[in-house]
Amino acid sequence: MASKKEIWFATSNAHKVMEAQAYLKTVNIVIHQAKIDVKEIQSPFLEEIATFKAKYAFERTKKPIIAEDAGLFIEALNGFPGPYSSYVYKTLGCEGILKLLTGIEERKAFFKAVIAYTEDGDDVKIFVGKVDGKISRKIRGTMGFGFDPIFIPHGFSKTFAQDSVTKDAISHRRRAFEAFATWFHDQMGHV
Ligand code: ITT
Repeated sequence: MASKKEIWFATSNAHKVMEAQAYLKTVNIVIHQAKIDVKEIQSPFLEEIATFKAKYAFERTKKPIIAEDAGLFIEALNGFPGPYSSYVYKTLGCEGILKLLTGIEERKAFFKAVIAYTEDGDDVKIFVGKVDGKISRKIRGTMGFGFDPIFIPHGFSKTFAQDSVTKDAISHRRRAFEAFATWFHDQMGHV
């Protein structure tokens, strides 16, 4: 059996860590939360924000480290809240988003997660995951976090907050971590 590899996840969000752990343990990678209050820059690009977070976290931990930036992009709102999702969740919340979409039939949206990984604080590898879906009419479900109660993935009828099994299997985060794990094992010479 391949030996386990340890990495750190710089995030304040314990849900993100649990979701990453649920998948990574199946591919023999051990991930620990680095509870750093990661400084965030403002940028329209999740890639730029995640890269900044990873470098910042590496300076403080000197460990092989992942940072992630994620967001909900709503088509009828030209991609809002996107990179501002964290702030918009804290200010408007799920209810505020539903209000913004009152009377709007076109409810397409996607979640995107960008992982940035560095082992030396200089070279940063980026991995992206995306899941398409739509915004529900009502807040539904209590699992997960953030905008999960209003996001219904394409091909399903329940929100991510009603169906954590589906979220774990197809989420933007799962897909980004799958891409990371494939690359990680390749470069470690593991199978
Ligand atoms: P860290 O920056 O410390 O990792 P955070 O929760 O602030 O934690 P982000 O800056 O990446 O994370 O903010 C993304 C926001 O987008 C987050 O606060 C949620 O509101 C939303 N979001 C991202 N991924 C989500 C998911 O899987 N389910 C529901 N909402 C999500």
